[in-house]
Amino acid sequence: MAEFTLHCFAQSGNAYKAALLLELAGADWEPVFVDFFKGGVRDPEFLELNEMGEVPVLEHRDTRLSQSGVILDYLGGLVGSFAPRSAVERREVLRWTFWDNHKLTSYHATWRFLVNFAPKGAVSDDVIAFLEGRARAAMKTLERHLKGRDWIASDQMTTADLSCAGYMFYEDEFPYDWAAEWPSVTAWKERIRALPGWKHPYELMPGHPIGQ
Ligand SMILES: N[C@@H](CCC(=O)N[C@@H](CS)C(=O)NCC(=O)O)C(=O)O
Repeated sequence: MAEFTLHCFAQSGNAYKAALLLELAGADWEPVFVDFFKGGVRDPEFLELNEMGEVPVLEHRDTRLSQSGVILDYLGGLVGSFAPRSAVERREVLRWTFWDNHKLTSYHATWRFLVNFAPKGAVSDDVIAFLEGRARAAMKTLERHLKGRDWIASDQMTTADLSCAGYMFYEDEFPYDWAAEWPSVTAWKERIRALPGWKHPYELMPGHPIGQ
């Protein structure tokens, strides 16, 4: 059995944040597939694992954690070199991680789900347009912040970068012209993509394509 177990599925950008950290750090980890599209997060067995009914869940020895931000904080202190190096840096990492969870990831994940995976007509076009507006507003913030800097919370890569990058590599599933609309975000993504061990979420976690 591997040292770290990550309950995840390929389409989960929240799980990708943790999976990518583990992979970049060269950690001994294994994914456990959660069949999200068949209601796997609502199975009583899964709710025993995480009462919040959400992926990702990390298991490491006697520790079991959910919430990608908490998992990144835990792993950052254990493996790899993505942990903040001072109290000031830690607050900056937390600031961007909370912002990511609330603004960047939540609107992108919901918008992407409705456009790519939910049955057509599941919600009105107005809802989708609202989510697109919120996602684009978050991208404007990230683009402004990354202009003229390499990493989000420090002069080196931290878990804040991993958090904000969670959904950014599912490029074809968003109607962005990435390089034209978000040049600084695109350059930052290329820095992450160039790291030794980087993998696309569909390569790193099980369950792509859906149903196979
Ligand atoms: N804030 C949570 C969000 C986790 C989340 O929404 N996970 C999705 C998959 S990407 C999920 O399992 N959703 C189940 C549901 O909302 O019913 C985190 O960062 O881990």
